[in-house]
Amino acid sequence: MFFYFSSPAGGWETRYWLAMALKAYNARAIQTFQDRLMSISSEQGRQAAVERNTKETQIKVSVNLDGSGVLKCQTGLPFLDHMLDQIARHGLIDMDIVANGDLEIDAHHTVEDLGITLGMAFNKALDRKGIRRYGHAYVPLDEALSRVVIDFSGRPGLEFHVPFTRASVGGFDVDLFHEFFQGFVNHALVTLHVDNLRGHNTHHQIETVFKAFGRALRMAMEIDPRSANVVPSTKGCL
Ligand SMILES: [Mn+2]
Repeated sequence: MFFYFSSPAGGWETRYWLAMALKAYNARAIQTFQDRLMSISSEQGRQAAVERNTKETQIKVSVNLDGSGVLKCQTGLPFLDHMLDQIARHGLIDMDIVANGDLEIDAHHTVEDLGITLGMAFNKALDRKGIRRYGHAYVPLDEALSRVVIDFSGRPGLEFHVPFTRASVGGFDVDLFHEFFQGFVNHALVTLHVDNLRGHNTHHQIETVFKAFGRALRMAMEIDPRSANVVPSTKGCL
């Protein structure tokens, strides 16, 4: 501004170019600030660890929401591990999971409690300020197609519509997938709509659900550079 007042030219052109220069400078400064914010969140990553012990299960989960998709997992349930791998891979989330459950009874407690503990870890790792909040994905696998839509709303809600064509897959009772997602939703405090739109191979049906879930999570938890530090709600909280 000093330049403007002392400038011999001093006319509207000078004022105009100074205003343009100031605008460009501010835009660059804001961009630099946002880049820094993004690099902080991706360097350290949003992380949390949760341990949950009951008489039925002992579960430890640690997550890095800004990971590269690496899963370390011991649940004693190979088909579930295969599904958790889809969340990690397609969500680009690192997860370290150790679950010891009463599998001698059946897999019910282990699967439900794993959903609960994973939900707790996500809720703990995620600051909802500046995130996109909503995420969705359609994922096909041959004849199967699923859609998952998620809202980090702060309120638990599950709509689960998967018309399984068989009662079990890979020795795993398919009813338990609903328990897994219910546990997750209740403790991550999210609204989740899961729809398998097409498919007759049970493995394909559920695999498309987990892949779409991973993709939808990734979209919803991503930092929106245009609203960094803002809670994406007119209420001001989530
Ligand atoms: Mn598979």
